[in-house]
Amino acid sequence: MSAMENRKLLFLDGKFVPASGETFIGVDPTTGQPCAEFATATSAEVDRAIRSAREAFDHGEWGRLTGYARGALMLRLADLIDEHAGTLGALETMENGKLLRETTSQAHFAARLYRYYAGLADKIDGRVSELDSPDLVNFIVREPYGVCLLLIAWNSPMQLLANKLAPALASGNVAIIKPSEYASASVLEFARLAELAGFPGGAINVLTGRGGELGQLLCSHPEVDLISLTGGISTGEAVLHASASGFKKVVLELGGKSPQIVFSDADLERAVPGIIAGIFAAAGQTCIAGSRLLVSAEIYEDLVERLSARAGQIKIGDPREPETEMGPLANEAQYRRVLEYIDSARSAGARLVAGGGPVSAPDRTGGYFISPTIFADVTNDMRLAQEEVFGPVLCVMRFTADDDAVDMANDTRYGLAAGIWTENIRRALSVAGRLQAGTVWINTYRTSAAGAPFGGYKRSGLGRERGREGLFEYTQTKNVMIDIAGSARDPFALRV
Ligand code: TXE
Repeated sequence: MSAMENRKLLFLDGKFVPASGETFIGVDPTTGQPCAEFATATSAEVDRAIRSAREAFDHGEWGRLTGYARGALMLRLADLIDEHAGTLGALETMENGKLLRETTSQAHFAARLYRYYAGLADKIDGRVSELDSPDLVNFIVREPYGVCLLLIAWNSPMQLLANKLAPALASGNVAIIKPSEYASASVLEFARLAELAGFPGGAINVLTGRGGELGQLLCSHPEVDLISLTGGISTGEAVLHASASGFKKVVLELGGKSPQIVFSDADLERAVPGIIAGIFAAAGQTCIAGSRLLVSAEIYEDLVERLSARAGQIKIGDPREPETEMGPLANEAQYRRVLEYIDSARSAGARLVAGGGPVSAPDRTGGYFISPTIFADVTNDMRLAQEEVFGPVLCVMRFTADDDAVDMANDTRYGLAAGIWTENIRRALSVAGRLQAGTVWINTYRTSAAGAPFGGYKRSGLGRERGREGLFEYTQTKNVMIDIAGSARDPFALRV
């Protein structure tokens, strides 16, 4: 994939159309070289896509499909994703520099998510509720919102998209997808698979362009009913502002500064790989990165030594090579930001025990590579302990009492995930109950499952993805009440 790819197409009304507006260039972070050219959707194209989505929902073939039929289409799509997982993975790696084996397995996991929600598409049951009067029959149904705008980040496009699109389609919504300007290629390829699967026109649309302009235009469009974003906190705020005038339903999956707590009774043989994967997988560019490590004073120096030794062995290189363990940062802005955080931690007095700066991969010149970096003796008030770096930088802090560990873990504006390492089940469950986080992992980290709901406490987000909870975000309830009494009522008496 060294030649520059032409991807100047938009997918709307069930087909690819050549774009008429400006274009932008995607860069391969492994080389720093341009790799693909994309279209910027114009406001006329936005209107056209949203009109076609609206029509598909209100009067089109998609709106008339049963849950079973929607599920069948989604199963076909899942098979196609599995079949083309290698291509989807390669396109993602080309733009975000993640390991090919991870992007490919994420495509397979995306297929898994479409299958999970396909299975629920004909099981979105309502319920009958008994009211206080024998004359009243009452039932509750779950209905789709309509046009859903799905704003996708660059770090895991196929998987982030599946978190949103699969429950949206299963419950009967239609979607306008805007991938990140840093990773649009796999999402366009995905649209080709949706076309092959036979989704009716208008059900799935993909518009490429930049967040600040196209994203804002879409968020404030009056015909959008629901917005679901995976991105940064400031983008979450911008989306909420833009959506406010239309009172749109908003689901936000934002960042994190997730703590991992290691107690003195932890099995360090298992904890070390879990901690290393938690922060250095995907070069730390995941919302769930376990970037704050809280370690019991009793094992502190031992663990710091083990982690820095393992971090020093991580194989950095071309993400397409099977033996590589860590690739580059996804883009130049991200690369510069991470280096700035490393400088700030140094000036704040943290002790550098591994990495600490740019590195050239043995098989590469150019590219945005940073060595796996660990700072020990960090305090919770340092920038490094409070702000999301989104890079391969771990900060380590020491605690003595369990209560202090919980207080430090919760002392952050974020609340996406947390990890606990201990062999004591009572301690594990008691601490899990007190952590302010949407996901708590015990003796594991970064383990995903289609049925496990995922999302943030505090400023890490609104709503949940995956599991049944993820499906319910894309439905609203309607209560239907029927009076079966034979006689008329006093119109001025309150009926309860
Ligand atoms: O995300 P953005 P970026 C965090 C991480 C990272 C920072 C920025 O800290 O460094 O966010 O990353 C679209 N109105 N996360 O630049 O900018 C944008 O085009 C409407 C955490 O990728 O938030 C893209 O499609 N849309 C995160 C999507 O929103 C806008 C994963 C996300 O972009 C918009 C990635 C606007 N004003 C980064 N601005 C996670 N939770 O995993 C941008 N967009």
